[in-house]
Amino acid sequence: MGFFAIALVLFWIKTYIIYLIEFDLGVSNGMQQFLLFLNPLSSGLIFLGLALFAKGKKVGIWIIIIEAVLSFLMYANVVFYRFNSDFITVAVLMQTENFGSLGGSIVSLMEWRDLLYTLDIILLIVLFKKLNINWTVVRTKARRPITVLAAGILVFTINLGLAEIDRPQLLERTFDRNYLVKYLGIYNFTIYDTIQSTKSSTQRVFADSSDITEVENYTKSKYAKPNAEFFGKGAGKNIIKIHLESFQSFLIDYELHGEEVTPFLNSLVHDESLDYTYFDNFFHQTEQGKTADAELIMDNSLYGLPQGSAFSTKGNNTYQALPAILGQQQGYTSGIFHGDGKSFWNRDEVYKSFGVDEFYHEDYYDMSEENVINYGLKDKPFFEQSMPYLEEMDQPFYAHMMTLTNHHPYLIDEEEASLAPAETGDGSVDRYFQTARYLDESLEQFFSDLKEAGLYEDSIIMIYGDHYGISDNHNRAMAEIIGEEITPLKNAELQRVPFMIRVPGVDGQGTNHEYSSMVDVVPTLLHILGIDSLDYILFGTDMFSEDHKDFVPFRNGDFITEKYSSISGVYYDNETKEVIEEPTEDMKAMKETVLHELGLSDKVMYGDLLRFYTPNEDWEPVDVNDYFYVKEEETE
Ligand code: GP9
Ligand code: MN
Repeated sequence: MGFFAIALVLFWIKTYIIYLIEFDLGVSNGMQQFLLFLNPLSSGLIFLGLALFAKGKKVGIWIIIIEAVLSFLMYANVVFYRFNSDFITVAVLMQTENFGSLGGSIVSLMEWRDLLYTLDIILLIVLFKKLNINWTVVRTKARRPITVLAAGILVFTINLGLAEIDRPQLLERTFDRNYLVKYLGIYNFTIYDTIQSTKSSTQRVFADSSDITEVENYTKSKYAKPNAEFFGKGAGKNIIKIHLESFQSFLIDYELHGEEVTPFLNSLVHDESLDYTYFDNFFHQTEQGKTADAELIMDNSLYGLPQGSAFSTKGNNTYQALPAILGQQQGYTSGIFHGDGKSFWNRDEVYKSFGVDEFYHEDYYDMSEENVINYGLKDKPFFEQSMPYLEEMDQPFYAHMMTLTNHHPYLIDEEEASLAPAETGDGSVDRYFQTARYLDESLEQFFSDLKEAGLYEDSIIMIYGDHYGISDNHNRAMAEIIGEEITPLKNAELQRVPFMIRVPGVDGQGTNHEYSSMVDVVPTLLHILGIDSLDYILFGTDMFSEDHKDFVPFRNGDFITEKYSSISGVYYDNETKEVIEEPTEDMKAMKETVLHELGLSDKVMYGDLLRFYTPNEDWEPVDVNDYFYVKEEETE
């Protein structure tokens, strides 16, 4: 037990020291600091504790072996991190021929001082050999190792509980590898990742090439023909797609304290000379993957998953995403701009599968304290600092600008808030208007920079809100804000997010009332560029088409149509807001269609079915090894 205790302490100290020296985990409060310190303990108790089941001297040998294996795993991550600033996942080990993007340069990433990381093992071997430890000859009673393992599990449970307080749904939603390591430790992360990827590959194994036929038949029968007024009008134009974080449509034209909250966005909606088309019945379809779901849906016209984030668990599926299609069909360069860590939502992996050429993340921006709030870079410095990168991109480009400041809990420095908070007494709701105003101002500034750089007039501009900002936990305050009770129907109606688009040379339509949603974006854009969407597996339809299908499925199986809605099994009349006691056969059939559609999308995602699909003879499957998102200077 003495030898075990020494090994445990050495393991604990070493792990913690490596966390501090080698990784940049973004510890931002006392709790996270504490958990980072605590998390090696449970792994140590559990793994080293296993050795106690052995007999006599063998306990010592097993302790040394286990310590060495854990150290090797840790060190592999250290080396991998030095190059990729990310942790090793099973997916990375499987999907690339060359150990991530490491190539033959592993040795160059190792340093002499790393030898210090073997000190604990050397010390244990010396102790084992030289000290005259009184090893018992009989096996220790099982009670002892079991107590140690139980202690390990207890510590782990406390650790996880505290982590969940700081970051709810940590395991369920799989946000970020950085988070998992920070909260639960590198060893628990590895176990978690192994379980996740085993689950994922089992689902994949049971699928075969015939499964895609049913999906293809469905999406092709849903296809809507392009509208001649738009078809091909934007071919070869730069595309600037702007993500408004947590932005709901009710903010458009909303007045607080007698002032418009988002005067700039409102002007795009109302000033006809600006030629925008604003879809006021556009809905988000995200679930637990939030932003990541929005990105997935809007670049693939597939649905996210019912639980967790597809970005994280299906990140290495085969995709035929917009960036790859545009690159292959019309020579576009794609870039995603986002002032947060690159591994959040597994972006640095999944973007490769989408064929995204450039990913401008945290490392590309000046993230000094005055520029950062809440999750990451403030929107104003974000747009400002993105401009030089945008100007450098090869044209035509497909640039996706992802804002962040208007994110729960809507923090803003007092001197940057140009609007007083609302007065419901619910802090998040009250501040939401201030951060939305800040976002609006940042957008105005971005537009004038685009104009100055000569990038505005001839670009397709697309603006969308990614998901709700105010969840139904805030119904009391929201009722006060909109002056209406938040019924289940009202809550569904509040899932509207803005979608606006301007295509150079095409007159804007003002406000278009078509019921539409995120899955519709890919086919709409493809047609604008003159690419027939029929070739691809897409669940949405062109929003400008005469044949556009105007039902909006939500991820949970609820749906909204122009006339009626189906929420938690209850049908409502959209106009009277009354419950429809006897739904018609058509309504029930619509529900079947919605569930069928979601189910087919799930089949594609779980079975990784696009690997069996070839859109057309020109199509080249995306090779993830072609992409690499580490800022160059750092690797030189
Ligand atoms: C994080 C940001 C926020 O990088 O995209 O994600 P969300 O919490 O909205 O999914
Ligand atoms: Mn979001």
